[in-house]
Amino acid sequence: MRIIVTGFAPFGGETVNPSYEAVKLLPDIIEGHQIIKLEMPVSYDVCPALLEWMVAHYRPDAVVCLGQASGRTAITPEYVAINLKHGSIPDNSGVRYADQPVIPDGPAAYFTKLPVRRMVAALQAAGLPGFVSYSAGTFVCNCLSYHLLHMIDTKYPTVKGGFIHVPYSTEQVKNKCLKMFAMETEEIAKAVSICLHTLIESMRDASQ
Ligand code: PCA
Repeated sequence: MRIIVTGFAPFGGETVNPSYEAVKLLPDIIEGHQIIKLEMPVSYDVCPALLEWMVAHYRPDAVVCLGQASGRTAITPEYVAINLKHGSIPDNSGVRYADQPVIPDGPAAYFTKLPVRRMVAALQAAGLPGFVSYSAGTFVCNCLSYHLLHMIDTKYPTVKGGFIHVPYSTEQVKNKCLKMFAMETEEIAKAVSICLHTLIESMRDASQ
């Protein structure tokens, strides 16, 4: 199997984004399956096109996109992506949307195609914080997540995919005045790898 795993570039004044820092630490092969890693630009308009190209080119069995959610207190697989772009800040290309659809005429929402409850159970069993999230917000992460699920729904029905938000990394909060929850980058990478093992296991179960 081939699995595309993406993280985002830094944004909002940060110098790192723990989502891609964690992706970089993943092995290239997990249980014999190829992990294709990609850093996504924080751009509403560029990241969906890039993902579309990656999926057409690599024909993966699964796609897992990751992003940073400041203030989250756990690794949070997202249950839903909504058809809404609305940002309180511009993206890294200077684009800011207010109450726009991600895909005009698309459905209001898509549900994940990842085994999110099983992932959370596996995280908790390993002593790592995890819960299912029911909102990925309305910024670029939700936009990418919606595009991914729309692509699966309309073009690649056998592909499993979805989005996972991760908290700040410890290095990001060091110099912040506010006390914020954070995890070591290595710990985030371990959590992501547990989610990928769970995904592989559930795909194996489904094919039997
Ligand atoms: N988090 C932002 C965009 C990029 C990222 O890592 C979000 O939650 O939308």
